[in-house]
Amino acid sequence: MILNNKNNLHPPDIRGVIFDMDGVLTDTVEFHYQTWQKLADEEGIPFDREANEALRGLSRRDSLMRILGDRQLPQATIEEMLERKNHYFLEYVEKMTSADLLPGVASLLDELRRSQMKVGIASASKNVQAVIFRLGIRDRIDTITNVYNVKNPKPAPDVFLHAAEQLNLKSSECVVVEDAEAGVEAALAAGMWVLGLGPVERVGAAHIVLPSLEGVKWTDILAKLPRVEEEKTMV
Ligand code: B16
Ligand code: MG
Repeated sequence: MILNNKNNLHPPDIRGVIFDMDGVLTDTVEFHYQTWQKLADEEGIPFDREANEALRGLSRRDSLMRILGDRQLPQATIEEMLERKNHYFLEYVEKMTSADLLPGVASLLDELRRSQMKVGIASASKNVQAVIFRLGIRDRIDTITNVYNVKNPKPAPDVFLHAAEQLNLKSSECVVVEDAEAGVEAALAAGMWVLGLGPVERVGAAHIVLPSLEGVKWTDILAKLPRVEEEKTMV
């Protein structure tokens, strides 16, 4: 007999949180903007803050392709531009400290540790290890992965599935915190719970939307998650 407890709704069984990095833990969005702008100016390509917003969460290469649009360039020139942009970006990273953590992040990581939640980072950035080291939070993170550990970048689910595997968790046990449309899409495709940070126009597909992590407690996030139907049990 199958018991279908339709009316028995309960909070999901969450055992871990996977953070996106840029725009969630720290505001490297601004550094990416400044360095893409510098490259675009040097190359005489039109670029501005608005154009930069569309790059949120995309890989470095995909970002350059968007900036170049229809312009056809030799592969070697593209590689040189990617390297030059990253060189400018690393100059910012070298100066980062724990003061660059976004408001609310440090206390949330502490609360997650106390709650025995596993904590991962899944970023599109090749510089994720260096940035996390500069932010001084490596000891509070169980696993760090970037899109170069997997086949497909966000909005494909690969990077979140890889992080969950590293944490030894099922998708349904993970909450992802993301600030990018492509990242929210990726986390939903991975079958995870998603907390989107930012305007509804950008992250509205997430299960919960908040402006930022400032003043946010883990218990608040848990309380806002939709209740789920109890699994059907065979007896
Ligand atoms: P890098 P996230 C992403 O980080 C940024 O949002 C995106 O703007 C950037 O192009 C990408 O990392 C690649 O960064 O040049 O350091 O490899 O939001 O996925 O943590
Ligand atoms: Mg991001």
